[in-house]
Amino acid sequence: MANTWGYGAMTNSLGDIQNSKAIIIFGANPAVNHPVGFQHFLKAKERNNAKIIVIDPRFTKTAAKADLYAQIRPGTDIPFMYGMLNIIFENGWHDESFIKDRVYGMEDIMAEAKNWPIERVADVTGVDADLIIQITKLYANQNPGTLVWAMGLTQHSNGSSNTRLAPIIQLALGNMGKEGGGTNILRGHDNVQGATDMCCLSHTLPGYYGLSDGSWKYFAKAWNVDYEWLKGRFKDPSWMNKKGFTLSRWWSGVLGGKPGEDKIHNAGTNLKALFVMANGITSTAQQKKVKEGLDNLELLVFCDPFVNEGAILTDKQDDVYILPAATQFETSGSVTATNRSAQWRTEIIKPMYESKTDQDIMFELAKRLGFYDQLTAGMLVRENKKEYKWPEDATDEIARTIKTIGLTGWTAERLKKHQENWHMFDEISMRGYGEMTGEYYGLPWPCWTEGHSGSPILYNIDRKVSEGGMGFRNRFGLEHDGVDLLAGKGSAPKGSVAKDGYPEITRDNIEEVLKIKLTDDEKSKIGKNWKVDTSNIIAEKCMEAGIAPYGNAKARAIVWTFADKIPLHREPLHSPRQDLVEKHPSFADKEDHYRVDTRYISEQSAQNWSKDFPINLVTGRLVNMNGAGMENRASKYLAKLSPEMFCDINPDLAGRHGIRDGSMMWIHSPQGTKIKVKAKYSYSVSDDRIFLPFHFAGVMEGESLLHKYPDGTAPYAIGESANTVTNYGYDIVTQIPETKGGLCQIERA
Ligand SMILES: Nc1nc2c(c(=O)[nH]1)N[C@H]1C(S)=C(S)[C@@H](COP(=O)(O)OP(=O)(O)OC[C@H]3O[C@@H](n4cnc5c(=O)[nH]c(N)nc54)[C@H](O)[C@@H]3O)O[C@H]1N2
Ligand SMILES: Nc1nc2c(c(=O)[nH]1)N[C@H]1C(S)=C(S)[C@@H](COP(=O)(O)OP(=O)(O)OC[C@H]3O[C@@H](n4cnc5c(=O)[nH]c(N)nc54)[C@H](O)[C@@H]3O)O[C@H]1N2
Ligand SMILES: [Mo]
Repeated sequence: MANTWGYGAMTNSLGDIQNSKAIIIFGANPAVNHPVGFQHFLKAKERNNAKIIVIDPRFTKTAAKADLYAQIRPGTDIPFMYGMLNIIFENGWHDESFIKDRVYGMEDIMAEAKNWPIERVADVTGVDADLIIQITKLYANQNPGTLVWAMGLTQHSNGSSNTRLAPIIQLALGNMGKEGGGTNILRGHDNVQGATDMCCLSHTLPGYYGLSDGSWKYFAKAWNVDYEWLKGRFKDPSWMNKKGFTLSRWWSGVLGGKPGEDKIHNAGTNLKALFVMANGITSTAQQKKVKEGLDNLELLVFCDPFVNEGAILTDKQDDVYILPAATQFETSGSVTATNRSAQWRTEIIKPMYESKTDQDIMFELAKRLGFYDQLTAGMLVRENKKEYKWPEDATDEIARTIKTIGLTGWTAERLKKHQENWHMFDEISMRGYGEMTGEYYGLPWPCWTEGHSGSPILYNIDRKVSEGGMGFRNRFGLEHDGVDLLAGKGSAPKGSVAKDGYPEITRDNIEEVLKIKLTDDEKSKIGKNWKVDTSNIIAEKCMEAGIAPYGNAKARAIVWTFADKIPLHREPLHSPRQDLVEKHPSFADKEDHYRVDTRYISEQSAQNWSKDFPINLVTGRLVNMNGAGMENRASKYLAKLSPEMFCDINPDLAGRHGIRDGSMMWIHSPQGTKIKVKAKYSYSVSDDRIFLPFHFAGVMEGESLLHKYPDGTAPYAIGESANTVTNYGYDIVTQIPETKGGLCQIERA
């Protein structure tokens, strides 16, 4: 099942933020969620006099460090950004030559920006017109500026439009591919970047290779298994190229077909078994549906170092297993950080008691299911081994196979050397010195060859390709609607044999673009194109010629295959502004969205939700807790910092409902669910919204589930899960739940 939460990697790095003169943060709270990384923001402020701008519906701890802060209405970042773009274009603050040479489709963005005059933006977003002008002026004129985002932009039904428009601001200002610029997306869990790169997703193969016959055949070879055997694992071959369910909707796979449930498309069957490895389950939106899904399974397995609270939530009595998984300290291997750098981890202690590492659990499972040999065959390819060595041979399998994001240079040997030499790298530029000269810390991908330096800043044409330079990827053809998609004159990376744009490199065009002649031997070994060239001759030759194997094209502001070709504002499915719902309705309902029909317009227009549920519901994080929270609530010390589930509420709003500070209140959702939590007066939220942390579980709609924890496993703190009341609503592309843009009603308990 897919991890649908994360969205995008950093183009630059945390250290590089120290080079910024302006930092604009949309929907991220790094002072709380990335407190170590946030030091770079503060250093930028101290050493570089950088200005920090925060756009967030709540006055957060990050906002407290900001020079300018805008308290935006949830789900209205697109109007805010178009408002900024309109001011930028009107004042000529955009970078005309950057746009001309390196961007496709900016005219359409300019046209849409005109629809967002400042008064209108102020009305829709709830932010004063003067403040928007001040923010834009400051950000556009303090170069370089970096744009930071996290979950405040993604967890919306139009989150993918948010995450498209944010980089467009950077393209308009010419802030891409620059030190101190770029889009710096603060990702979540340790190794969530690696998990996505390695395809804990249901719609791609590892390395973002698409679901196509060609890719499957490429991987069959890489994994050292028979393609026909792979095909035989599916009900019929057509299922090989279809997306699976996502983490956010697996329960629909169980419940599909029942009255009132969204229809599923799953080869005529429902899901019967669930195997959970490292997900808290109570972190998923719509907990009552999740519970129903769990209750209706035939088999339920958790692999977790803790008692996963999914096992507490369900009433299922039989065939529920909790396998004790070891922690990261009891295993080793590479993980990938938010800036695309790899880190080697060493086992600190052997797995304790009867616990097993995740890979051993998977291997044991594969043995019982009869495909252990195939699962491990890929690790035996190099040197025709008889036995593999974990994790080195797994790492080398990845390096051998994943060309798309350039993991060729990530050999176990190099990654270990980086770990042993942490102190030999500069914290800002990540450049190595001494023994590590010529490499960047963690070899940030793309790391095209075994001699490559790693690429600390994406799309930077001021460096040679062999030292991390590159243009934008040529991914969508050479032209669209008659317009050239390759980069313009003179915009090739430094030291390149080509001066302008060029296509991605293939067997057919390599000689022409690189101005070389291949030997017959090279010709016989080389793959069809750079993505499938396991000989890596294409990449090696490209480095010599200063050419990026993936081409040098324009970034595109228009995605012609998406529901909205350019990002457009659409009100959340449950919006407090019914007048704007009519002007900016949601998408048409989407059939077979990761195997489940997903409602947009039909849910939004089912009734005037704001009448009965007038208050915005914002959810997010606390510094002492992580994710579903079991790991932290099971710690006496961490649990003490927030011993009870609570709701941040503005005293004016509370007062109108007769709710006192510290008293209990009910929160009701449009789905008819409710939770009972403690009111905590706070001016961090305005009087039209409340904030809930989502780290609690163990109480459901007012009823304690404490008696359900196995003896001695109850955490020090339990509480209602915010996700019992987070609303129905899923991103149109990724299916991320709309956990930051819903509605609720409140009542004194
Ligand atoms: N202590 C701690 N640290 C963590 C985690 C944790 O659980 N605890 N989790 C990790 C993970 S998995 C992740 S993904 C990251 C997430 O890191 P963040 O994205 O920073 O986390 P959140 O607190 O969920 O959300 C950030 C902000 O988005 C704001 N927001 C909500 N709606 C909107 C909106 O419509 N527009 C805008 N502009 N802002 C909005 C919220 O008010 C909140 O302050 O943190 C990681 N770090
Ligand atoms: N309302 C609301 N809901 C949200 C969010 C929000 O902002 N608002 N944020 C969403 C986001 S961005 C995320 S990433 C999710 C996070 O939610 P989860 O992914 O559920 O987060 P964790 O609690 O970190 O879950 C990790 C589980 O793995 C276990 N674990 C730890 N180490 C290991 C290991 O080495 N092996 C194994 N097998 N298990 C291990 C832990 O004990 C825990 O049970 O929540 C999402 N849900
Ligand atoms: Mo996350």
